[in-house]
Amino acid sequence: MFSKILIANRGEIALRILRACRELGIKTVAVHSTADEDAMHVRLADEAVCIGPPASRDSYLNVAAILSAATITGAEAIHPGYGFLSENADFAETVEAHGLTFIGPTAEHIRMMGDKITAKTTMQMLGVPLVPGSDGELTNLEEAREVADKVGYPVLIKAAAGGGGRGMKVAQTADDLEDAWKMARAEARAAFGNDAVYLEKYMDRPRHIELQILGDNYGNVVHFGERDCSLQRRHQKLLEEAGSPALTAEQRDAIGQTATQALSKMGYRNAGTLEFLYQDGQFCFIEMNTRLQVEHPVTEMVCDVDLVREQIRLAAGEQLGYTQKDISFSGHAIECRINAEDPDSFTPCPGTVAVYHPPGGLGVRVDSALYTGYRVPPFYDSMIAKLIVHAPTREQAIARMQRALDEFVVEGIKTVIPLHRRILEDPEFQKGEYTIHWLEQFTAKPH
Ligand code: MV4
Repeated sequence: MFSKILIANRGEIALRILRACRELGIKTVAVHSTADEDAMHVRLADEAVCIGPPASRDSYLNVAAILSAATITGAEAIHPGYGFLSENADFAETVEAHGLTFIGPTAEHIRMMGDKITAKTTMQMLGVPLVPGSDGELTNLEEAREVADKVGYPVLIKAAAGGGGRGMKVAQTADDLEDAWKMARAEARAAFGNDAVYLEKYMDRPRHIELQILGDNYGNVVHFGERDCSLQRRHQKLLEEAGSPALTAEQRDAIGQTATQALSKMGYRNAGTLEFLYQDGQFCFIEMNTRLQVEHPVTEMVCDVDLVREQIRLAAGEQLGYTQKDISFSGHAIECRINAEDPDSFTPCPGTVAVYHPPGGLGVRVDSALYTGYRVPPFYDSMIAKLIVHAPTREQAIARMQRALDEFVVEGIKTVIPLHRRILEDPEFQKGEYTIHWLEQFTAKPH
């Protein structure tokens, strides 16, 4: 096992990783920008190294500074968290080249899944169902026309280097195809320096369901069920649940078995998430994330597993030590992301937290690096806390979340807590009847 880990992140996830390290008896090194000198992860770490000015590019994305910090402190491994360098294959490679361990998959697998075309082709080969569309990259408009005619309109042109909704254009009819083609390619070239695109049939009312998996270095792969992440706005998730209100245990077992077999054949290591669009009882793979995700706590609650501890153990070369039949699902979990934003306009609202009083009690978990008097800096993501509840049934989880939101006090800055309250009392949400479009429509309605 490692004796010291550098945490290449900030905020609640840096604290989450720090807590897992403490419980494993591993020393921690925090890195931080000058804007984060008073951050909780800096205060609680065994050692802290300032790696640059506030802008992420100069600090949390500064590979040379992070590697220097690891070297001078004698850290043996680096946990990247999510965002920042977590899905940067070159970073993973550089970390390993310096004789350190990157806590995550191999650079090769990160690179493979970073290219959405390679990701799809690989998954198809391994028997994972896909959205109907082009067989890999499209090199000209005529090819795109042929595929679109075959799968039927509307269709989407997507950038190979995209993901998270960037570089994606819809063509409602054949008349729109040329414009969508040109715009997607131009946008992809400008945003990613790579104009490779592919085509998919547009699914009009899917849910976004993702599957959590873990693999060790010896070909053992297990899954921890699904998260329903359909409630998002402008590709920013707001509320997630485990399990999905739309799935049965049999459907979970079936897609889980397909996914674990595929990833085992790949030799996939550490944590990963397969993203699916789910509509009319069909799973269609769209992308894979090769990192720990923001919403991992809902999975931890229903599976009673510490995913960060597992990531560290697996990166240290330990075996999983259990099989799929040892993993069971208990109750229901919901996560509300608490962002420092106006709950109606979503304008970020950095500033000083005058009062912070997190909720507690049975089945309530708060992942946050906030404290009374903390100044939320304007330079980073606006998510300041995650409120997670666990209860025997979805109905009880909703009641528990409503109770916890009522207890939650954050004064001095605006947060999206009032929006979460409105969502939780909505009859459609309560019935679990929603798609990826539900939240956009909900937030556009007057109230
Ligand atoms: C789609 C789709 C409908 N049909 N692909 C958006 C982000 C990227 N990860 C994939 N996305 C979508 N791909 C097909 N063939 C609709 C979306 C989509 C979406 C997906 C997941 C969660 C929220 C979304 C919001 C808008 C569009």
